[in-house]
Amino acid sequence: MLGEHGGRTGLALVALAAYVFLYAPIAVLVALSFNSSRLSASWEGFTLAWHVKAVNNPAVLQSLRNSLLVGGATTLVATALGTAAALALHRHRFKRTGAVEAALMLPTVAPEIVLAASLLLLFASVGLRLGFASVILAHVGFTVSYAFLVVKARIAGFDHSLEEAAMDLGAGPVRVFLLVTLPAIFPAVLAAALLVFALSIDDYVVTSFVAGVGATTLPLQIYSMVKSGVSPEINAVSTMLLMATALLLLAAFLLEQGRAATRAAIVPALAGFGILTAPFVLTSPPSAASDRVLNLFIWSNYIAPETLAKFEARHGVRVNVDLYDSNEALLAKLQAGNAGYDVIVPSDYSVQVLVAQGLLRPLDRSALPNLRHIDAAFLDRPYDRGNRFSVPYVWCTTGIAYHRERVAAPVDSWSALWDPRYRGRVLMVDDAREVFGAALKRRGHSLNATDPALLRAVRDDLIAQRPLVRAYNSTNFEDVLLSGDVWLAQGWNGQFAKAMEQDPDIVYVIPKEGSTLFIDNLAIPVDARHAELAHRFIDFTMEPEIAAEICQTMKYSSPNRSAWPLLPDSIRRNPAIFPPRDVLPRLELIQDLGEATVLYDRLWTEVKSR
Ligand code: N2P
Repeated sequence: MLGEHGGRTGLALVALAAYVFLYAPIAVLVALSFNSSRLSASWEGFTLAWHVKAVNNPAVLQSLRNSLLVGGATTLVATALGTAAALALHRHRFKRTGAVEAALMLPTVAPEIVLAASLLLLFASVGLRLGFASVILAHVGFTVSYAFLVVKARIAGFDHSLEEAAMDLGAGPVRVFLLVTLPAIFPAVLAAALLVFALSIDDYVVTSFVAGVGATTLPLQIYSMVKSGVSPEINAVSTMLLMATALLLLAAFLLEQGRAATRAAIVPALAGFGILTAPFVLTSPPSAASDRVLNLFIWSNYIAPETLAKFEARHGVRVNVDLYDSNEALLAKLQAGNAGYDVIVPSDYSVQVLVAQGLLRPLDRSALPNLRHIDAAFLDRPYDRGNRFSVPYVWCTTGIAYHRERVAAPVDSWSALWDPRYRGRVLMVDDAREVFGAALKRRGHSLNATDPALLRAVRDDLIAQRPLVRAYNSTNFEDVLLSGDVWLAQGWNGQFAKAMEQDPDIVYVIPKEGSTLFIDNLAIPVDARHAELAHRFIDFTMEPEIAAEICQTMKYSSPNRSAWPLLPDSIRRNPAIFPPRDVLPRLELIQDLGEATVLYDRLWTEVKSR
């Protein structure tokens, strides 16, 4: 039998294991943020370069500024409200105090996603434009309960007779509050404020629903950076955010411990705020940011920063970029309303959906003289006859890329993605229409099939494929392939063409059964606030030199005929970028399937939830 000592040691070991489990991922992230290698796998020495790079990134600085503004305003309002509520309920006990308190606590236990969705609905129904105001209101909404809880715990033992004595001596209620009540509960109020601030600075879920455009906070910025590939710079920003939050929470904890620990809280509080504000002190101020802004909502990996910089310089404006990775995400954002974007990039079938719902603004052709450079083959398509609402930006194909050396036989069919030899080594894009499209083509059908029995059979194929699938990823699938984590990946040609430059062992094929052709277009939402600038941007992307630059940097095919002669042979003759003529007849555009979309959504959920 274990003695008391042995029991304790065992307990300590279990506790240690639990802590390792909790903190190991964080430790890895923090360690890698100091790793001089870009590739996370190998340690190549200590560096602060990623931290320096991160704080010099204008988008990071801007989002940090936004986070501080939101956090500051939220802290003031939520702490004041929470304190007032705690005092009121402490002073006036009535029959239903318990119920009132429980109602105040509900937001701390309600699922965050539900809170986020209901706030978005509320804002949409009162017509509140998504931006700083909506984010601050939402943050106040979910932090006020915490402020209440912290202050309430501390004032449980607060002695009202002090207030009464002051009143007896002739002090008015305001004086009593400022000179008697507040000093007595101040550490608790401060602790509440620090907690609220830390919660606000950290929040992702609620903010992602209600931020709209221009109010991108640091967590949203980090997520958006992840979409363009994981880099040590992201680890660095995350590490800074993590340290600041931990220090602020430590300060809040010390303040709650009572008098003796109050002074000890000063150091972590100052250090926490120091980390958050240091980037502004250490870096040179941004060149007078223009107040003319173009809000662009675009696919990840679809435009290079240098191209945007050219537009900014030419027009003396700032381009605010948000990224997405599926048409469905774009549609959801626009359908919720008030998104605030000036230019969006819907694929063919999504143009049709948006037009039908009255969500696009008719284009002013006189402001688009460069439209003459677009090849006629890409104009006047069924999804937007006469191009009244959209102009082609880029076209692309879906296919399979694989490691020649790891995959035994040459791949020419979608069936390769079901080959049991590649168990755990397959990646599919995270996109219902594309995944069903591949499975339908594999069975020899159109990727626009709507027959319920057929779709259910295809769903079963996809469920059978699950053990082979390492990940569903529409963002940086080419990185996952490059890293060797997967050997075969479904994905879009441009990003694979980039991967092939880095690793000549990677091959891109369009399966013999056929595949998707996308024409991705530029369009202006009906509620865009900078429609004139939006037209200028669209026209800018159709200038032959700019269109060629977009094709060269992003490796997606250009519909711009005048740009073709400007492209080097390595691009023009690259079959992964411009597919050979004999492939074209095998490609099919995705169509809007109306009612059947619901069925696709349901079956897709069934595949993913297995
Ligand atoms: C960009 C890929 C877009 C292809 N990441 C689908 N339209």
